[in-house]
Amino acid sequence: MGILDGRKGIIFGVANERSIAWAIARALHEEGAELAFTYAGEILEKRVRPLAGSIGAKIILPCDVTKDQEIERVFQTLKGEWGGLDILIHAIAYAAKEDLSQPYLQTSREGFQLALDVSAYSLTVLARQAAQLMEGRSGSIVTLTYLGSEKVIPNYNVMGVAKAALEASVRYLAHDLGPRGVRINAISAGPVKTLAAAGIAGFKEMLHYSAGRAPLRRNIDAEEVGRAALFLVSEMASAITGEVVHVDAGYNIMGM
Ligand code: NAD
Ligand code: 0WE
Repeated sequence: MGILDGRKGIIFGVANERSIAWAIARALHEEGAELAFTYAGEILEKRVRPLAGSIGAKIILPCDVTKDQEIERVFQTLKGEWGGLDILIHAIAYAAKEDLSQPYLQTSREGFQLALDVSAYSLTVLARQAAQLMEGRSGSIVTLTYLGSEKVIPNYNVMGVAKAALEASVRYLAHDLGPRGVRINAISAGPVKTLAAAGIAGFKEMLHYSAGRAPLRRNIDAEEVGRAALFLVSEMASAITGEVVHVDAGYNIMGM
C-alpha cells in the first residue's frame, strides 16, 4: 500500500540516473504511482528507456518542449492510454552555454528567448494540457527552481531571469487552476551535481561554499528533493498551492 496507489503521473526532465527528475520518479514510484516519461532527443532516449523500464513504465515518449506538436502528441497518448492524469513533474531548464559564462549584460535576444522558452514558458503550456486531463481528479504539478531567481548567483545569469519568470508563473497558474482543484508548486533545490550542473565551471567550489554556510552545514541530495516532491503531490499537501518550497539545507535564509 502506497500513498500514491492508483495515481498516474508524467515526468519531464530525466536525462540520466543523476537527474533530479529521476530521484522524484523513484520516490513517487515507491509510493505506488504509475509513471510515464518523456525525453528530449534521440541521444537521451537511450538513457531514459532503460531507467523508465526498470520501474515498469510503459509510456515513454519524445518531447522537446520547444515543439508544440511533440507536446500535443504526449497528452493525446496519455488521454488514450490512461484517460486522465494526476501528477506532472516539470524538471527542465536550458540556456546557451555562452549565456552562463559571459556577463548577463551581454545576453542576446536569441539567448534570452531560448532560456525563457525552454525553462519558463514550457511550464505554462504543459500545465494547460495537463489540466484538461486532471478534470475532477485533484491534480498536482511540481516544477524545479533555483535561488538564482531571487538573488544574484554569478554566472546563473539569464537562467536566474527565467527562474524568476517560472516562479511567477507558478503563482499565476495556481490562481487559474485552483478553481479546477489542480495545485501547482515549485521546489527551490540547493545545488546538486547533475548533468545540467556538470558543465558549470567552479561547481565543486560552489558545493563546498554552500555546505559551509547552510544552517544544516551540508549539501542536499536528489533523494531529498524526491521526498519533498512526493509530499507536494500527495494529499498531505492538499492545501498547498502557488508555493516555492526551499529544499536547500536552509541556505536561502542566510543574510551573512
Ligand atoms: P538534468 O540535466 O538531469 O535535467 C535537465 C533536463 O532538462 C534534461 O533532462 C534535459 O533533457 C531537459 N531539457 C533541456 N532542454 C529541453 C527541451 N528543449 N525540451 C525538453 N527537455 C529539455 O539536470 P537537473 O539538475 O536534474 O535539472 C532539473 C531541474 O532542476 C532544472 O529545472 C534545473 O534548473 C533544476 N535545478 C537544478 C539544480 C542543480 O543544482 N542541479 C538546483 C536547483 C534546480
Ligand atoms: O538550473 C541549473 C542549470 C541549468 C542549465 C545548465 C546548463 C549547462 C549546459 C541550463 N542550461 C545549461 N546549458 C548548457 O549548455 N542549475 C540550478 C544548476 C546550476 O547552474 C549554474 C549554477 C547552478 C547551481 C550556473 C551558474 C552558477 C550556478
